[in-house]
Amino acid sequence: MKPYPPLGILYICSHLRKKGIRADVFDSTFSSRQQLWELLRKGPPSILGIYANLMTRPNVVEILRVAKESGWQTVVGGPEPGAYVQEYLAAGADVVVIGEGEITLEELVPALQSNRLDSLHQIDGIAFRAADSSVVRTKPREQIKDIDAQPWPARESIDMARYVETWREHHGMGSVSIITARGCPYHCRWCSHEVFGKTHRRRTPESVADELEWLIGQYHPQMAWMADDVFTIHPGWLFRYAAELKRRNLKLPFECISRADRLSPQVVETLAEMGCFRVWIGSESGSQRILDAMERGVTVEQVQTAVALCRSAGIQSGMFLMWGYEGEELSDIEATVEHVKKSDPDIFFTTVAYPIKGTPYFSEVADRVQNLRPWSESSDREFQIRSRHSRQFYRHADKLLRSEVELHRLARKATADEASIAALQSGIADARLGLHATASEVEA
Ligand code: B12
Ligand code: SF4
Repeated sequence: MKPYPPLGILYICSHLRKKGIRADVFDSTFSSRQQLWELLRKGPPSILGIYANLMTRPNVVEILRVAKESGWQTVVGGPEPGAYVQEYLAAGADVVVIGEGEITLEELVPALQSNRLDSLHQIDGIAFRAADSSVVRTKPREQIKDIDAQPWPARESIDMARYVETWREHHGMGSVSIITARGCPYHCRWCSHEVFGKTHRRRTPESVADELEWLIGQYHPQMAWMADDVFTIHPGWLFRYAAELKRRNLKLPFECISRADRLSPQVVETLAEMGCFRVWIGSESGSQRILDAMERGVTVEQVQTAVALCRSAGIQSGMFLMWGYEGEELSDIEATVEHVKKSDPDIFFTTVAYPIKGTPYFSEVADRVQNLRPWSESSDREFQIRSRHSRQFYRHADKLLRSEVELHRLARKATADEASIAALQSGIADARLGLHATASEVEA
């Protein structure tokens, strides 16, 4: 119940409309599969573009099937299809779009409408099956240089008010999302760079402030999510943006994601002044050895300092942590437990590392990766990595972390009751026993 609109699709929609191409959005957030089937079957069939990421794959495959049965021409785009061109073509996509979709679709739609399949060879950033059924991959699509020149996402093409209302109903605050930049130049080995490569292109502070001001006037939200990869990546930009908001007397509480090394005292202070109430930090591991193996480019101490800075500025911190990255052993898990206790973030989430196809992490473990279910029904999240610790092992790691952190918090309270402390201590002992007992179990 924290929905946000699909900004990528909305950016494409506004671009196509600006170019005089008719485009509509079917927003699956608030509609049923049945409604989509009815729409596709009713026709008249035209061109259907579908966004796909690793989690939505089974749904995308199903949509492709119904669309093809009903006579539609089909295009898939988003962060996943470029890594699985053959599979998406086999699943019924006529064209796979790789990278940014705006200009590619502007060229592709007229080509598909006129059924001139030979002209597809001239369109950059796509893959398709040629007449002899070989797979053709055209030159990479050049990225849009001036992202400020692009129209804002076509939020008017969906029921945007319902998104904000859902937030308000379930969390007491309406929320909107906005993007200030495209692409991240860092190279964390497990992160997917399929769409934007390692480029970084920013909008001007004025343009972002214009969009925010418009969003506030239009939807009256109580908060925003800055949906950038690393919102504070460019401190100079952040300071200018903060000044611009101040000049306009705009202050909307917001949350964002950042990196610890991009959270200096001055940046954190500016965030607090701007109304930031929560920063999410990719902490990943408390073991420097593992952070280095990930090429994360951050130290454990930087994360601890960043969390402390946020706390003293009155900003909540949220941490993302990852178990099971290549080389992680019991001592690294213990280091992560100590790290989280020491940092003491307001919230933390853990996940077992999964190698996304197309990333350096995937290449590193490719010869040990196996998918136990058919591609069309599964996702890269389900990959098993031969010789990695078992899922059960990581469940114990999770239990250990959660119990240790809870105990640490409880022990600081003057009123901590002994029964709760004893229960946590016993949970911790069990988790450690479980970790040791399963340490030799590996994924088959
Ligand atoms: C915001 C976000 C979320 C939000 C999404 C909320 C929302 N509705 O916006 C939340 C927090 C829910 C989320 C969740 C997850 N996310 Co996320 N998320 C992002 C993030 C940071 C920004 C997305 C965005 O708005 N981008 C900006 C727009 C402009 O880019 P875009 O969507 O890619 O669209 C462009 C192109 O892809 C293309 N395009 C897009 N759609 C289409 C459709 C057609 C037909 C065509 C032709 C082209 C096309 O053109 C667009 C414009 O140029 C991206 C990273 C990133 N910077 O993109 C990760 C990212 C998309 N997420 C990712 C992942 C892994 C996840 C999770 C699986 C994490 C998890 N373990 O649970 C879940 C999946 C949830 C789900 N069921 O889909 C990965 C996907 C990797 C992959 N290969 O699929 C990304 C790329 C992060 C990364 N670098 O690894 N995410
Ligand atoms: S994980 Fe974050 S910082 Fe690292 S490359 Fe991906 S987006 Fe950039």
